[in-house]
Order: sequence, then C-alpha cells, then structure tokens
Amino acid sequence: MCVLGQIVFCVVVLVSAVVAQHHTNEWAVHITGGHDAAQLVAYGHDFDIINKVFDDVYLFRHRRLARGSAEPYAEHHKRLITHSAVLWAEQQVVKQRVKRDFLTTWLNDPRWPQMWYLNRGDNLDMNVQQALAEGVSGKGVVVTILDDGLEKDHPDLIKNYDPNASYDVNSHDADPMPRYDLIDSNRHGTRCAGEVAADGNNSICAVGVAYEASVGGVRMLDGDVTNAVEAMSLALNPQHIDIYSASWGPDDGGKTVDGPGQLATRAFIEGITRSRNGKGSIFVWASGNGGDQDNCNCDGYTNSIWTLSISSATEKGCVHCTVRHAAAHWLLHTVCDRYGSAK
Ligand SMILES: *[C@@H]1O[C@H](CO)[C@@H](O)[C@H](O)[C@H]1NC(C)=O
Ligand SMILES: *[C@@H]1O[C@H](CO)[C@@H](O)[C@H](O)[C@H]1NC(C)=O
Ligand SMILES: [Ca+2]
Ligand SMILES: [Ca+2]
Repeated sequence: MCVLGQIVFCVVVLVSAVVAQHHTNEWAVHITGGHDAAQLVAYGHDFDIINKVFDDVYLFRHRRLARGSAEPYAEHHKRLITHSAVLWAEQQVVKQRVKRDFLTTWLNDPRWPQMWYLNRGDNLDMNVQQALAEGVSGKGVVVTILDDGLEKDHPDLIKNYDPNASYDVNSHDADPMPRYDLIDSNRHGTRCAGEVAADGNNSICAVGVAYEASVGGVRMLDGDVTNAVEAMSLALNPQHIDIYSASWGPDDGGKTVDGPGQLATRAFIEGITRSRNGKGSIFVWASGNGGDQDNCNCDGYTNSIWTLSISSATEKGCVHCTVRHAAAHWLLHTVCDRYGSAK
C-alpha cells in the first residue's frame, strides 16, 4: 500500500518535472487605436486588460484558460492576431532566469562558514567566490611553500600534494615532512600550504584559496638558513613550479634591514627570466607582520622587484595592527593541525 502510494507520488513528481507548465495565460498585444480599441479586442476574445507594457502594448489575461500550460494556446493566439487592430501579439512564456549577484557557492568543509576572507562579502573578502564561479580554483597551477616542512599526508592536503614541488633542503632528501617536537615548532609550513590549497568540499577541515592547485613544500627553515639554503629553495624545479610562497624574512621589529645574498639574488633573476619556458617564476612574499613597529621596505625580499609582496587586514578591516594571516592560521590551528596540540 505504502509502496504503491510512493510510486504514484514519484510518477506525479516526474511528470510535472518533465512537462514544465511554462506557457502562461497572458499575452502582450500591440494594438492601434488606443485604449478603446484595446478594450474592444480584449472583451471580444474573453481577455481582461491587466496592464500596459508600452503605450500601445497591452498585457491581456484570458478569463478561462489555465494559468500554466505545457503547450501554447495556439487557437486563442490565432484568433487574437487575426483581429484588424492587433499588429502583433505574443503569449507570455515563463523564462528561466538566475540572479547573477547571488553567489551560492557553499562548501561542506567544517570551517567554511568561518572563512570570512573567502566568503563574507561586504568588501571584507577577496572575491574568491567570483573567481570560483568562473571556474578559477587553481587547477593546473603548481605552488610550493618554502618553510619548515609540509605534512604531505595531511588529510586536507594529500589530494593536492605534489612531490615534484617538494624538497628537504635541511636534510638533503626528497621528503619534506616536518620534524615533530613537543611544542609543534614546525607546523607553519603545513598551515601555509592549507591556506593556499587545502582541498575544498571534501568535508574535512578548511578550504584553500586555490583549492584545486597542486602544492608542495620545501623544508628549509628547520635548520641554519644560509644564502645557499635560500637559493636552493628558490631554484627548486623551476620548469615545473609556478609560484614560490615564502612567509618568512628578516626580523620585522623595524630595526633590521636585510635582504637576499648573492646566491638568492641569482635564484630570483634566473627564476624570473628563464623558468616556466621564459614566463618566469612568481615569488610571493609575506609582509606586514611587524605592524606599527615596522616598515615593509626594511626588507630586501618584500621590496624586491622580483617578488610580489602580500599583506592583509583583519576581519574588522584593520591593516596595521595584526599579524598578516592570523585568521587563516587560527582556522587551521583549531581544527586542522594533524599533529597539533591534540597529538
Ligand atoms: C559540494 O559537495 C556537495 C555534496 O556533498 C554538492 O552538493 C555541492 O554541489 C558541492 N559544492 C560545490 C561548490 O562544488
Ligand atoms: C614528477 O616528475 C616525474 C619526472 O618528471 C614525472 O614522471 C611524474 O609524473 C611527476 N609527478 C607529478 C605528480 O607531477
Ligand atoms: Ca626529509
Ligand atoms: Ca577541506
């Protein structure tokens, strides 16, 4: 009994879904002779005049026909347009229209609702949803994070992990896994990678700005950072990697003025002139962590002509009182650290 009821219900739903009732019982009618002529035509054909579209175009509604029909009312149409005062008539059809300013991107990652810098609107976010709507989500782009390592098997990174964008400069091997200690000193690189390319809509953790990009990590901050260490990191696999992201630099206390040495400089120049078949590497550098105490120009990496310097604001719009990507880091910290404080 129940089953039969369900089948009937399904059939009804299917039929009404397939046969859309999109022909209305209204016509737009172009009539010469003014309102009196229009009224004559309307009454003679069982219509009411319900409005005007233009001075000489009237909106008619039929008195008896159903509001919605799968088929056009061809007979009624024919009779209407043969009237001598009717220059043109069109039965009105319901058109499918989508509001373009209403972005419906909604991802199922638990932290997505809190990711204001991706989805909050009101000039607070980075217009990422508009880019996603155009299909720009990082697919085909290779990013590497130069930092303290990368948890390549992190559940939110494993899908986008690219071993060819990864290396361990500190230990001279191919595996960029971070070194674990009791205070989690080496989680920075994994968090930065998550900000860029944490997988989207996978029900895990957060969402990267470019959640379909490939991401690798270079472990280079967990040891002595020298000119050679920086240069090897900046020159990794340059025909393969599009973007090198560095969220580190000289001290931001406002008293240090330091910059790349000779080898790192050469890595920049060769990168921008020769890599990616001449298109050049993109070197992205963090700035702004020094807040009011510092000036971004006191840093030979962020003010270099070979780097793009990126800073940010807080959720309240404050640009000079906070750590650069505190919000994203907080999100990744609270739910996403695989070996974080819950370890
Ligand atoms: C996210 O995944 C859900 C299924 O879990 C799907 O319905 C939805 O369309 C996806 N959203 C995007 C933007 O891909
Ligand atoms: C990494 O590079 C090797 C050698 O060029 C290539 O065979 C392999 O497909 C690449 N892997 C990825 C994930 O791009
Ligand atoms: Ca290693
Ligand atoms: Ca995710």
